[in-house]
Amino acid sequence: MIFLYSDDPIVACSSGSQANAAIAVIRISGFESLSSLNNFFQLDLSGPIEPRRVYYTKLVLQGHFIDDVCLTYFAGPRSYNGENILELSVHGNTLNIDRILTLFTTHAGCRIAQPGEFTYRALRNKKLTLSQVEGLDLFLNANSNFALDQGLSLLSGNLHDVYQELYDLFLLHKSSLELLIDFSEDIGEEAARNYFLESLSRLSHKFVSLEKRVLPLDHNLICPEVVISGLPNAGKSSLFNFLLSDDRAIVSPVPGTTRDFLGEMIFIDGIKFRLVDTAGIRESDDLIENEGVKRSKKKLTEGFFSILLINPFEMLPTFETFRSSHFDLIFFTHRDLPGFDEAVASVITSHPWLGPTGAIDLNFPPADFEISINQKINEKYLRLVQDKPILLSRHRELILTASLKIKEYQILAVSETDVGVLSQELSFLGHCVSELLGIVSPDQVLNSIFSNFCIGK
Ligand SMILES: Nc1nc2c(ncn2[C@@H]2O[C@H](COP(=O)(O)OP(=O)(O)OP(=O)(O)O)[C@@H](O)[C@H]2O)c(=O)[nH]1
Ligand SMILES: [Mg+2]
Repeated sequence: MIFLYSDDPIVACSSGSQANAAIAVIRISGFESLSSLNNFFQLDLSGPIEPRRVYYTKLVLQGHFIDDVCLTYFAGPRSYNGENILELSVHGNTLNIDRILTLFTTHAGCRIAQPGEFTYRALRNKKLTLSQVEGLDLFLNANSNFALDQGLSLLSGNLHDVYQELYDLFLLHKSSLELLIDFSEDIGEEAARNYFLESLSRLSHKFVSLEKRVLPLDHNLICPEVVISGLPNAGKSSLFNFLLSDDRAIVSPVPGTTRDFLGEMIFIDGIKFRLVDTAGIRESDDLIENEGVKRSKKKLTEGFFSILLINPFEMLPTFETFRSSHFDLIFFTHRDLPGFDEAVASVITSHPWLGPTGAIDLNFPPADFEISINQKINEKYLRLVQDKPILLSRHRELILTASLKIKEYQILAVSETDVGVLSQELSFLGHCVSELLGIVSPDQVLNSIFSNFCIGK
């Protein structure tokens, strides 16, 4: 478990320390009292320092001036993570940031925070729930306004409230089962059974409405990928470069030029997509090319939007690989070459599963080609998010597992007379709901959530 750390004071640059900037924010969390940091500031920190007020002062070390800083104190427990926190706005030269961090680790008993450790302490001190932490993660890594909004909604506790309602309904149903087991003689078998069935119906309705927000397709809409696939020499890298408006990938007439997939971010109407060029799929004796082909096949299943390119003059038996995949767009390339129409007709005849296709000369694509592709990508994304799907895969998996379980349980509830069996089934369901709410959070869940966080958050 990565978070079994001591409670040492931690320090980190919270504003990103990879590039020079005007200002950087350094945070120190978990120190006993402000006076323990008094030696490092011209301002007397043992005097009354008002929390949440900004003070301008000088950072000093053994009498040497280090930097002009603005200092804000957040007294625990009324702070982001419940601990005493000091926030310093310093000059954002990366060397300066390093020097200040070293000052606090060498002279003030702090250590550099692990990624997400400030937030982990907020979770531990019950300042944030698990779904709020996940919301924060989503918010910080969002690639679209929709993902930003969902992150914010999780962070402000909205989705947590929905899960809480689900949990309350679960508890209500659990108590109705206990009533059925222990008190049906007191209140009457029929009344107890009716109460049991009615509470189950309310619980399953809630699940149905949540299940609708879980996409049936396993697309990653947090970092949506647009994947370009095809055989070698289909023109994948040519299209990739064209859509990026950059000669990012090597284009050559040698089949097998792209050996591994390449990904670059593109913006379409304010949404960030990852455009992926893949290696052409073919049989090869080359170990490295085979690995590239394996990765291309995996990318085929991961893309939220898939484009298949076909050079009708260079078909291979491995083309059948694409048969089982869904493509949003299919283009025949090399439209400019003589014999194109006949070659296309022959491919379509031997592969009738292809469906609608287009044709393009990638050496001289028409001016509106990029706009029309971007429009299709954007339309699909907006269509998928219009019903406000739940983006986080952990939540989606739990909701799907629990929904399946409740359907099985409903069948048992009307046929099974052994209430012990019902009770056992219900406890599994309870576990899923508790995990959704973050009441139970196994170590691996915490690890996977916090491994996404950046240092300083
Ligand atoms: N005439 C013509 N040439 C094209 C067209 N599209 C691509 N090419 C050429 O075909 C060759 C292969 O193009 P690439 O974009 O490298 O093909 P690829 O699919 O990335 O190939 P691999 O990386 O080997 O899998 C290059 O010489 C391109 O200039 C087209 O529409 N017409
Ligand atoms: Mg290529």
